[in-house]
Amino acid sequence: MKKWIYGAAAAAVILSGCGMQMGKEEKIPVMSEGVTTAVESDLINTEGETVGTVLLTGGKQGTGIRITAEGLEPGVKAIHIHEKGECTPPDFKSAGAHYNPDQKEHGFDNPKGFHAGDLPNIEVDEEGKVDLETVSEYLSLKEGHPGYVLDEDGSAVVVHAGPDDYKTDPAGNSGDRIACAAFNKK
Ligand SMILES: [Cu+2]
Ligand SMILES: [Zn+2]
Repeated sequence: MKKWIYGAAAAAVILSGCGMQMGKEEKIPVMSEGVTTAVESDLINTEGETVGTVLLTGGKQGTGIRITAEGLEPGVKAIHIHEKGECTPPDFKSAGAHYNPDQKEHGFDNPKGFHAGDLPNIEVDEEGKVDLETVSEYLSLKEGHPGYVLDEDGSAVVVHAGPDDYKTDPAGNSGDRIACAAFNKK
């Protein structure tokens, strides 16, 4: 697994010593340091088929976002946390806009940016696979903390058809929504 980084926005160091014990049998593959909580959700495509998983982990450095999927179109693609935990295919408009609790504009390169839900682009390989993790210090799995993603209406991780240009408000000119994973409080 490679780390997935964009400048200072994801100044994460993914350390070795992977694995988080989640009870007797279950072992969740986690690369981030000091992980204390983890939530996983299926990633679905525009046909509503499961194409992978997204794992969110809460740790010392912030929230880890790991995407593991196959059967996607190869290339560089935008990925964001959107404001609602609702993934209704085929357009996933149900997920709403980018998660933006601080009323910023979109993009790491936007002087008025960026949204808490903005993330560095991912690259899907020639075989249509991706397995990447980044860490964001602007998101949290802890209730009451800034950037809490499991709020009242939940949140969704959305993958787009094209790359995020990191500056065009409100969504980085990243094209259609091609995959979505919903996260809601249990
Ligand atoms: Cu998005
Ligand atoms: Zn954004």
